[in-house]
Amino acid sequence: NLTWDNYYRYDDIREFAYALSASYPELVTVSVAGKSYENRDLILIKISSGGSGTKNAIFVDGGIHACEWISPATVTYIIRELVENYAAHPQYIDDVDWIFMPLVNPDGYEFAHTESRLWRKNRRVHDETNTTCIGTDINRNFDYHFNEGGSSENPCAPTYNGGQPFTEPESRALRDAILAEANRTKSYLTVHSYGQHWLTPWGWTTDLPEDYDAMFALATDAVAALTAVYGTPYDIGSSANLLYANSGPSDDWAKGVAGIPYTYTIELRDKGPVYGFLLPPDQIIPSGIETWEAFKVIAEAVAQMT
Ligand code: 0X9
Ligand code: ZN
Repeated sequence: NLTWDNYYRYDDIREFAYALSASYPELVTVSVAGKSYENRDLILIKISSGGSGTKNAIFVDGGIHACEWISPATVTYIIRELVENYAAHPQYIDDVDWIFMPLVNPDGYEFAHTESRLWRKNRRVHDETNTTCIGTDINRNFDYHFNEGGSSENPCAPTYNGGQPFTEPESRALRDAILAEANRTKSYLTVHSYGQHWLTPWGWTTDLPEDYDAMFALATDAVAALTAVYGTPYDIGSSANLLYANSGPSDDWAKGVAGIPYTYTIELRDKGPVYGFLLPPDQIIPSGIETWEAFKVIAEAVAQMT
């Protein structure tokens, strides 16, 4: 059983999902969205109190990047809070449906645990190229303005884009899971680290989405709730303006192709350079607590959307 005082392995996270659905079968449904390159199940957790798939939905993923351990830790913390404390705040499940893919890149995540702590990509062997380098950046492999800057065509680079869109089983499984519920999904939250940024698309252009003002307003409310807990500051802006140009990430695709309006990349603790990806495990629970406050704001807004 997870207690969020340490970072978990893939098997722990999978068992957490099945145990939660066994304890709360009326709320939690676990399915397999696909297989990773190394044949691990890509776990999908749906949380719903019924309504036969007509409520507005929120799609959340974590662990696209292998070294960002606080991401699946925080996402699983929020899943636990939603379900185990349902009676204390039933509106967060009764008014919206949730779909979680807490660990999109289990192969990379396990490799970061066992071999190379700062590994970022998945672990696919590039049979199509003449290289011994391994892995594609799942967050450069989506088919929207693919390979238009800030991604690499070199299989040895940490931001290798795969050469073509959707070459990776993990990005295909995430794509298909998002598309399956896209017509009622109002918010897509893809959880990364680090930097304490609440990011909107786009990465491929510094131009802003046409509904940027509405996206910024909701982000402002979410961040205010987050910061109110411990004072953790987050900044808000579009990826290309706040971070750097990059292309092929899941959020740009989710907004530009899947049409999900309130799409954000959340870069969790810390701001670096002290810890960065090596965030001490005693920050998992504080990260979970403050991020949950932001998610509540998103859920309240999504519940009202038409
Ligand atoms: O570069 C990335 O993939 C993300 N940052 S990270 O440090 N976690 O690797 C940022 C992606 C932001 N989204 C877009 N640029 N659309
Ligand atoms: Zn990341």
